[in-house]
Amino acid sequence: MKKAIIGISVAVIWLVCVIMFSVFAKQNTNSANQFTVLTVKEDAVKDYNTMPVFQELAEDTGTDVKWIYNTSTQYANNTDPVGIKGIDAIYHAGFSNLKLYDYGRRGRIVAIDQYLSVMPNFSKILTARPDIAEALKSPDGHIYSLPRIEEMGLKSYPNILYINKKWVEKLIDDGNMPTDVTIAKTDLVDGMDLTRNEFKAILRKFNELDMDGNGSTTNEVPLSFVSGNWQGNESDLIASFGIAENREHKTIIDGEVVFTIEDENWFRAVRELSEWYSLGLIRSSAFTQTESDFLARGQDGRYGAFYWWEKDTVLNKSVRNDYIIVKPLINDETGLRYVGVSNELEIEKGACVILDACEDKEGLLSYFDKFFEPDYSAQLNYGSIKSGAFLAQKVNGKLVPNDDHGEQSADDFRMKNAPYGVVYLAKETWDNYVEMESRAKLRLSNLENYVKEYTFAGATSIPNLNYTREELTTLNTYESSLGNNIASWYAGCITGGSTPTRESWQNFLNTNKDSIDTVLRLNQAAYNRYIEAIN
Ligand SMILES: [Ca+2]
Repeated sequence: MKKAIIGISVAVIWLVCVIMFSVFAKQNTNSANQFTVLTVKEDAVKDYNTMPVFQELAEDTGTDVKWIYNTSTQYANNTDPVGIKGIDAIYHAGFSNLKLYDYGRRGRIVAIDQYLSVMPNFSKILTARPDIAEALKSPDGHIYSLPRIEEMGLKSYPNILYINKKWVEKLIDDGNMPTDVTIAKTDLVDGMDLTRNEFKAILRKFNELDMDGNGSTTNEVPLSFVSGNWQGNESDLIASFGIAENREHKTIIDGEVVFTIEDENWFRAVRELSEWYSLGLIRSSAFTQTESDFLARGQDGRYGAFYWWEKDTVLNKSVRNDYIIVKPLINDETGLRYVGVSNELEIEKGACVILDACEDKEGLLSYFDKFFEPDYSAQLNYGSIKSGAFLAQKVNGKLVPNDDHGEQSADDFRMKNAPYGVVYLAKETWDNYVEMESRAKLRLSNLENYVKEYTFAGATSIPNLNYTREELTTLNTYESSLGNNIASWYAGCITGGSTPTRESWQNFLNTNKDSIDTVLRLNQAAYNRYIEAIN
């Protein structure tokens, strides 16, 4: 009897094992983890579903993700993307702090910090980098999104001034160089020095003369930039007056959050730019054009000078060597140079959110956790190894970017082949796992050689700050309207056709005083807490 029971038990155990095994095996082979992720993608970017990096991720994790798309316009028109039926996550969600928190506290998106046990890579980052952990928190201490972290040290200085060397040589050759500009042809090398008044005098010649010799004096654009753009804006031209300008007109000086617009030097800069505009040195297009308009217009070498963070994307190969770097302009009155520091963040918060509707949150988050590994991050950011973004063989353990894409430009290749989004490319990644693109290295060395040392004394970027729910709501009310008021007053002054008066500037500041003071007070309080938290 006893033997029989044992015999039956063994049989039952065996049977259970067989069933369990087959269930387990079935889960694995049929890849039970199937997810649908909405991503914001333009048509020119290749289908994520066939990108080698995503195929590799699927094999590696046994997770089957189906990508569906919104263009940025479609996405922007959707007031409640989290409410879209049938999706598990939104990639390139781009939610603001307030939106993340509002969706998070209502439980509509997932508090990712509660799933760290299935996210070894993300956990490691949060432990090693308290500043990142702090940056990602919402007012209730939860992390509601996966970040994009790309630390190259480039974003803080997004403007380098280039000048058309060939045109300057022509002014010298033809005896047209203004008498108060004392430069020789031997000065025309990367890192050349110019005072702001010398630069202005040269631009006036670029405007008056047929510099490219096509028989017309109207096709030359003396100075171009993309006003208010994240890169290649006019901030450092304004900074040359002795102000730590950036596109938000807001920075930190020695630990204090300040608006540049309240500084006398800012007003003097605006008044001067209004004169440059009326002289035709800056055209209205500088205030209306998009990045791609700017890039398209400059290709044939019609810009006398321009601000961008490198010249290769702005210029055709045939005219690229005609341009050289001008160091930040020297202020004629003080003999000094100044550049501001941008607030473009290397830690971006809202790269991806997981919806509460997702049935297997652990499964999807352990899939996304892989994105933080160096090889995946690199491929997500630049394109797959298999599609030729990197050399097939690593060198000294590092992935090496392939700079040669034949007829295709590096930017064009990357735009079509790289999904971007959730990545972790920090200093340790560049040191150990991924070689930087040669153009990124060139930008860094240009900044080191010609720009960084002129940083306005004590100026630093505003980091990712954490706000309370009340602060977020108040900022939401004040910040965007203040931003619009500044932008319209500023552009109106420069392009309005009359010289802005000190009185109009004072009136503008008085009208916005409440907003300015409120925003500064809340920014400062959050900045003080940030400093406390990371120390
Ligand atoms: Ca011409």
